[in-house]
Formats: sequence, C-alpha cells, structure tokens
Amino acid sequence: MRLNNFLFLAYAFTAAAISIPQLETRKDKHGDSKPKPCKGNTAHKRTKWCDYDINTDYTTTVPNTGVTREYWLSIDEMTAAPDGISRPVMAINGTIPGPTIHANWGDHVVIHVTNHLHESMNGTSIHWHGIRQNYTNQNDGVVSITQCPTAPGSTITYKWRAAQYGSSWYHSHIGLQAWEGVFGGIIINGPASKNYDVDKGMLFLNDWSHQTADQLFSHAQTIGPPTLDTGLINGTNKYNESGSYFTMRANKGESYRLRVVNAAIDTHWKFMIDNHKLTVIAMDLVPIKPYTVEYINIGMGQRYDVIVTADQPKARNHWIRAIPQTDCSENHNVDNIRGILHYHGKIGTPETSPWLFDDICLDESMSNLVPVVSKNVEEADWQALTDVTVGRNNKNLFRWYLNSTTMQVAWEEPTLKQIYEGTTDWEDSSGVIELPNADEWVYLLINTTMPISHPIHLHGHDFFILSQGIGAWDGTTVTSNPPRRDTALLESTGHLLMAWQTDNPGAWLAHCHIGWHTAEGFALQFVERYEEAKELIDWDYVNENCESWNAYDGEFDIEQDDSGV
Ligand SMILES: *[C@@H]1O[C@H](CO)[C@@H](O)[C@H](O)[C@H]1NC(C)=O
Ligand SMILES: *[C@@H]1O[C@H](CO)[C@@H](O)[C@H](O)[C@H]1NC(C)=O
Ligand SMILES: *[C@@H]1O[C@H](CO)[C@@H](O)[C@H](O)[C@H]1NC(C)=O
Ligand SMILES: *[C@@H]1O[C@H](CO)[C@@H](O)[C@H](O)[C@H]1NC(C)=O
Ligand SMILES: *[C@@H]1O[C@H](CO)[C@@H](O)[C@H](O)[C@H]1NC(C)=O
Ligand SMILES: *[C@@H]1O[C@H](CO)[C@@H](O)[C@H](O)[C@H]1NC(C)=O
Ligand SMILES: *[C@@H]1O[C@H](CO)[C@@H](O)[C@H](O)[C@H]1NC(C)=O
Ligand SMILES: [Cu+2]
Repeated sequence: MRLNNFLFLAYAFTAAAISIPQLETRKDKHGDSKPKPCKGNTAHKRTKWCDYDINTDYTTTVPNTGVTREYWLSIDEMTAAPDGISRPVMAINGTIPGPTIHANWGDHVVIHVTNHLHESMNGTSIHWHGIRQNYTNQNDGVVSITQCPTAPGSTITYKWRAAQYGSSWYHSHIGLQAWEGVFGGIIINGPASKNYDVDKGMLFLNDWSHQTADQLFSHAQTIGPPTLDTGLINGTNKYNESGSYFTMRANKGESYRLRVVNAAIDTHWKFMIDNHKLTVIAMDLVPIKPYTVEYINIGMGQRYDVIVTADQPKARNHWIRAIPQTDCSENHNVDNIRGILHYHGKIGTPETSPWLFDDICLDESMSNLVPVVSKNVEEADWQALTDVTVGRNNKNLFRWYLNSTTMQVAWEEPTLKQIYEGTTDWEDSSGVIELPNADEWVYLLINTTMPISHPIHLHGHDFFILSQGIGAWDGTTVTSNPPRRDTALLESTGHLLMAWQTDNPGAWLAHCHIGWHTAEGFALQFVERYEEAKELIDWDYVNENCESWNAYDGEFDIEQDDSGV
C-alpha cells in the first residue's frame, strides 16, 4: 500500500526514534576516519600486528584496543545511473556501494542506521555479513529472526566487536532491498598472510538491471529467475555508450590488495585482470596460505582478498573483468562487465585478452583454501541432512524446500521475541532446528539432485567444509584443517557437508544467498542454546524497535509477500 509524500512525511515527524543504549567503551575521536595499523605492521611485514600476528588464534584471542568506532548510516530512496541508465535505487548515504565501515581488530563498533524509505514504505534492517556476533545475536540484523523491521523515520543501533579481521560487507536483510543498493564494505584491519604495498579497499561485483529487483520479483516467482541486464564493478560500468568503466591506477612494480565481494542477487562470477595473476590471501574473514591463480571463482556473499602486482613490461592498460557464469544464471551483457587497470595514470582502451576459462559455477578448489590458523574437526555430536528442491506453493509461486519445509516467518514476530516470550513449539514453516547443548560438533549435509548451484551462508559462525562437490557425498570427510568460512557453494547436483561448534548462543539463519531464493524460502534457522540465548536478549532493545514497527504497520498496513527473511 502506498500513500503520497505529504501523508507519510506527516507521519515521519510523529514517529518516535528508538532510544540509543549507552555505549560501554570510550569513543575514538577519529571514529569516522581510517584507523592506523597496529605497531609492526608495514608493507614489508604484513604478518605482524603489535603483540599479535597472523598465527594468533583469533577465535580465542582478541586485542583489547579499548576503542569504539561509531558510524551513522542513512538509508535513502533516490534515482541513480550507475551505468548511465537512470532507475530508482535505495542507497546508503547516497552512494552505491555505501560508506565503508573501518575498524581495527578488537575494536567495538557501534552503528546507528536511520530508515528514510518513506516513499516505498519499506522497513529495513542491516546484517553485518560474516561478523560472528559472539554472544551478540540481537545485533545480527535479520528481520523475523533477530529483530522487527526498523520503520521509516526510526533509527536502530547495532553494536558488535570486531573479533575477526579482514574484508566483509553489510547489507539489508529484508526483502530484496540489498539488491536495490543497500550495502557497503567492512574493513577490519589486522595482519595479512602476504606482503603488499597498497590497500585499494573494497571491490564490489554486482549484477544489475534497469528495472528494480522488486519489479523483477514477480517474474522470479512465477516464471523463474529473470535474465539481468548487466553488472557493475564497484558501483559503475558502461552500458551501450553511456556510463563509465571502473578504473584503477597502478605504478609499475607495486602490489595492491583488493577486497573482492560478490554482492550479486543471482550471479556467480569469475573475476580476473588480463595478464595479471592474483594471489589469494583470505576467504571471507579467514586468512589463508597464499596461492596464485589466473582468476577466482566467487559465489554470492563470498569475499576473497587478492594481491595483484603491476608487473607487466609493455602494455599500460588491461581489462579487469567480472564474467557472469552462464552455467548458473543468464545476463544480457556477459562480455562487458569490465574495468581498466592502467599504469601511471594514462587511461586508454585496453587491447588485452582474458585468461582462458570454462564457464561453470564452482567454488575455488578446497585444496587451495588452507587457513593459516589451523583447526581440526571432531566427530559429530549431532547431524542432519536436508535435500533441496523447488516447487510451487498454493498461490502457484515458486518456493524452495529444505526437505519439505519452505521458510515462512513473520517480520513482526522475530525468533528472539518468541524466545523471550518462552515459545518452544515452533511452526514447521519457521524452519527452526534447536541445538540445545553447548560446544557440540554439528554436521549438516545439504544435497540436491537439481542442476542448480546455491551459495549457502551461515550466520553466527564460520563453518568447516568437510566435503563439497558435484554428485552425492561419498562418505569421506576432510577433518584436518579444512576450509572454513561463512559462505560456500552447494554445487549443481551436488552436496555440501558443513560442520561447526555450538559455541554461540542465539538464533542463526542459514540460507541460500541468491536473493530470489532467500525470498522464496530457502532457509533454516538454528536456535542454539535456547536458555542462554534468552538470557542474552536485551528486551527493551528488541521490543522498542518492534513497537515502532507495529505502530507504523498498524497505520499503513504494510504487506509482506516473501519468506520473511
Ligand atoms: C565470546 O564471548 C564469550 C562470552 O562472553 C567469551 O567468553 C569469549 O571469550 C568470546 N570469544 C571471543 C573470541 O571474543
Ligand atoms: C551518513 O549521513 C549522515 C547524515 O545523513 C551523516 O551524519 C553521517 O556522518 C554519514 N555517514 C558516513 C559514514 O558518511
Ligand atoms: C519495498 O518497496 C517496494 C516498492 O514499493 C516493494 O515492491 C517491496 O515489496 C518493498 N519491500 C519491503 C521489504 O517492504
Ligand atoms: C570501491 O568503492 C569503495 C567505496 O566507495 C572505495 O572505498 C574503494 O576504494 C573502491 N575500490 C577501489 C578498488 O577503488
Ligand atoms: C542498448 O543498445 C541496444 C542495441 O543497440 C538497444 O537495443 C537497447 O535498447 C539499448 N538499451 C538502452 C537501455 O539504451
Ligand atoms: C530431512 O529428511 C531426512 C529423511 O527423512 C531426515 O533424516 C532428516 O533428519 C531431515 N532433515 C532435517 C533437517 O529435518
Ligand atoms: C543426500 O545424501 C544422503 C546421504 O548420502 C542420501 O541418502 C540421499 O539420497 C541424498 N539425497 C539427494 C537428493 O541427493
Ligand atoms: Cu539458491
């Protein structure tokens, strides 16, 4: 339901802002600027970090910086033309990608998010993707799970500790809002597993259409995933003769760190720079032993930190390419999602050729992804399997099923509210799996006979990948320092065996990161250590946000037309 501008503006002035809980630690006066690296961390010694280094076990040790970094973000509606073609977007502080959140390993981070989506009357929430939220589940930012939507005119404050380090991103976790432009980078400075000269920051790969994701949802639900128009590299690209390419300057001999994020709604990318190899130093928020490749495979929600060295003797301009893999989704502009790496500031049109590749949707090979901080997996204390299928619901709309459940949860009844109120008999459609015992090893096997791949993302944990591939699981597992991360691909007609420990009380979503699929119910939630999760809830925080949403919803009768997450 929509109202005209005048009416909702009048409402906005009456809506009470959420009160902001007191900060526990001192504020850094330079909270908005980039933090300085810790002692000893230089271009020639990136493994070092004050008294810590790349071998420090960050899952048990966190530097006590005593610093709180505070940010204010505003979610707005606007018209933008990232590829030269105008369309309505939603953006954070007027930019796509939004502002980067910077912190040092060990800092506390406080972020105030204000919803200005008055015209669309969209609620909002921001999820800090990959941030472990150790004992801080209510800051995970997922509607229907950890919070109600934050209403237009309201502000919500998230607080978490940067207990890991590396590259991540934040994005809206309601409806398809993330793919209308509501996302940005997170950089947590810490040690690195290889030296580089210059940190070039985030590099976002997005797919993009000239219609909004919300306009395309009906196609996705009734016919299937729509063919998207094009893609963006760090928020820009050329389309026909309009727009402009992303460009990156290099000085000969220097090396650069890029923090690559796949922020697409439905595109698996190969990312490459012609003539330049990439040295991969981290997957998601996990530093790995460096390995060098011609291109990387990057699934939705995943991040890779790569180092590229300007080592080419002759040509000055080289194409940077994000190539949609048509093996798993279609795009009208497969060959022209590009940027330019140029030496010494002279930008020309590159005449370079791509590295050879097969068009296929796979993760990086498990054997290359070796965490620096080595960890082994013990035998399962609890295990389950679920198969993945698609079908149509009673409205004839596509829904995804894990076993026979498609998630259907309500924005205004988040799991944390239900836990606080003592609910134990969960609806089947809530997809709740309870994990009541502390520090147990949980194994989850997800498999599918369908020829469609799905990037699986787990909140609240980095999980271990015990087995992954095309075809059924053959019963073998890698338990000695397997890859661990927060997002991994369930490959087409394949399986993914994940493992983690129940070391973090809360309600944690696990879902496919294809935007359409999340909205179509491809999700489960783990209620981990119910009693302790309940103790951790700051009821005033959860409840005030819900009350302001309920008041808004009561007035405007906002419709929810998706899974709720
Ligand atoms: C996670 O939180 C628990 C409970 O506060 C604490 O004991 C543990 O040290 C924390 N872990 C990390 C890595 O911060
Ligand atoms: C975002 O915009 C708000 C005002 O709308 C401003 O106060 C804040 O500093 C901006 N945040 C960043 C990170 O630029
Ligand atoms: C946001 O607004 C758009 C445009 O009106 C609508 O299609 C979409 O369903 C809304 N999303 C949410 C999460 O309310
Ligand atoms: C990409 O955009 C972000 C946000 O504007 C910026 O901080 C970053 O430096 C850009 N990345 C590169 C590689 O230029
Ligand atoms: C881009 O160019 C193609 C081919 O000339 C044309 O069919 C299409 O309408 C153009 N698209 C836009 C959005 O201008
Ligand atoms: C899915 O169904 C299988 C076979 O019936 C069952 O063993 C398994 O426990 C179910 N998985 C979940 C997560 O409920
Ligand atoms: C999933 O794996 C289990 C255990 O290997 C097997 O019994 C089941 O048939 C598989 N299901 C699918 C859909 O592949
Ligand atoms: Cu999926």
